[in-house]
This record gives sequence, structure tokens and C-alpha cells, in this order.
Amino acid sequence: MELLNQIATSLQEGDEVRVAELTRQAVATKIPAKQTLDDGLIAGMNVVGRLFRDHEIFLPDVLLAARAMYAGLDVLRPLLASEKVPTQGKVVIGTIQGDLHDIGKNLVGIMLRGAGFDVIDLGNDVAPEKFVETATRENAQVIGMSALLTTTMTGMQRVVELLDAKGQRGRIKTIIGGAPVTAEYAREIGADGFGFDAASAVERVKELAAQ
Ligand code: B1M
Repeated sequence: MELLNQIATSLQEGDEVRVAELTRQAVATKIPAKQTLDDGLIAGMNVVGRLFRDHEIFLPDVLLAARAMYAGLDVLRPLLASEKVPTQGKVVIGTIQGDLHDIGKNLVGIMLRGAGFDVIDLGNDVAPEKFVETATRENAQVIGMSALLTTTMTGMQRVVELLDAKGQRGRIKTIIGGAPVTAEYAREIGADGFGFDAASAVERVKELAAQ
């Protein structure tokens, strides 16, 4: 769809004003928020990722694209979180230590809140101990961790190990996600779940919180 292509292109150009404006147009023309997210904002960010990997653009360009992504997300946030239902449980989320990527994690948080979960967002660069301490203190059912770097994803295993050492592993469930993370990796480190995207993360968290 032309409008969604324009959103993707403006995001690649790092034009946050235009991305916000076009996203508002998409909302006004009743394009479903999920479609604008997937085929506009995320599609644009995927191109940015490829260009950055191939050294065709540089870090400042990626930062501008991230800012533009947030401008679009701010417009979609109320719609993505609109079907609020009574609380389904408590989830502690964060991006793992050493990792500053927080767009995907924030999306997961928005969708979880929309699905009726109480979400405690620890932000990015979160130490394994902090995940475990917070979840224990807050009596959360699930810890959700995000990692975007192959060098930081290993930190998620430490959270599972800490839960084990404190005898909390069965009570507090873990779900992991992020671009380099796979279901196989989740199994390997003993996490209870994996989310390919924000929507599948919510489905899995629902199952885990109900166990
Ligand atoms: Co960075 N970066 N970055 N970056 N960056 C990647 C991840 C990279 C793949 C780019 C590339 O080379 N192609 C590469 C990693 C390579 C690797 O590890 N193999 C990379 C690199 C190298 C770096 C730096 C090291 C660059 C440098 O300094 N030289 C540096 C690291 C900083 C650090 O963290 N310590 C860095 C910095 C940055 C910015 C700060 C500029 C910016 C982040 C801004 C921010 O987040 N506030 C940035 C960005 C934007 C990216 C790319 C382009 C886009 C990431 C993104 O937001 N995608 C990224 C390339 C890419 O991933 N294609 C890249 C959109 C977002 C909606 O998707 O986060 O995947 P994503 O989330 C998805 C799913 O993964 C899933 O649901 C989300 C929605 O569908 N999901 C979960 C995510 N978390 C989940 C948790 C769950 C379940 C599902 O359960 C709890």
C-alpha cells in the first residue's frame, strides 16, 4: 500500500515529523494499527538494519531512524493498547545488560499492557540480578527479556540460572525475544518461552501466566 511504503521510506530517511504525519494519516484512513506497524514502521526499520549491516549507512542514520520509529509508535500506542481487559498478571520486562536496543522491548510492553497485564519495565541495560530481584519482590509471574546483540543474548541464561539458584525457576517463568534470539536458543538456555514478535510474545506470556 502506497501510504505504508511512504512511512517505511520516511523512516529510512529519519524524518520523524513526516513519519508521525503519515502514521496519523494511516490511522485516519482506518488502516489497522498492526498493519501500519508491520508493513510501514517495522518494514522501514528492517531496511535500515540491512543498509547498516552492509555499511551503506552509519550509526547516526540508525539513531535518526529509531527516533522516527518512536514518532510513529507514539501515534499507534493508544490503538495497539486499546483492548484493555482486567489484569491477567504481572510481567517484568527489560533489555538485557550491555544492550541499549529498546524499540522491540517497548513494543512488547505496549502489547502486554493492551492485553491486560501489569507491566514493570526496567528499561535497557538491565543486570540479571535486577530482573530476578524485581520479579521476586513484585510477585511477578513472568520475566520477559529482549536482546538484539549476539554478544548480549548470553546474559539471559544468567537470569534462568539465578532463578534456579534461588528456587524460583518454576514459579517465575521466563520468555525471551529479539532479532538474534530463536526458539532453539530459548530451549538451550532453559527459558520457558520465546516470542518471534510482540504479538506471539503476548500469546506465550498468557499461557505462562496461567500455568
Ligand atoms: Co543496533 N544493531 N547497534 N542500534 N540496530 C542491530 C541489532 C544490528 C543487527 C544491525 C546490523 O548490523 N544489521 C547489529 C547487531 C549485530 C549482532 O549482534 N550480530 C547492531 C549493532 C552492531 C549495534 C551497535 C554495536 C553499533 C555500534 O555501536 N557500532 C550498537 C550497540 C549499542 C548497544 O546496545 N550496546 C547499536 C546501536 C543502535 C542504536 C542505538 C543506534 C539503535 C537502537 C535505538 C533504540 O533501540 N532505542 C539501533 C538500531 C535501531 C538497530 C536496528 C537497525 C533496528 C532494531 C530495531 O529497533 N528493530 C538493528 C537491525 C535489525 O534488527 N534488523 C540493529 C525494530 C524492532 C521493532 O524490532 O527489536 O527485533 P526488534 O523487536 C521485534 C522482535 O525481535 C520481537 O518483537 C519485536 C516486534 O516484532 N522482540 C521480542 C523483541 N524483544 C522481544 C522480547 C520478547 C519477545 C519478542 O519477549 C520478552
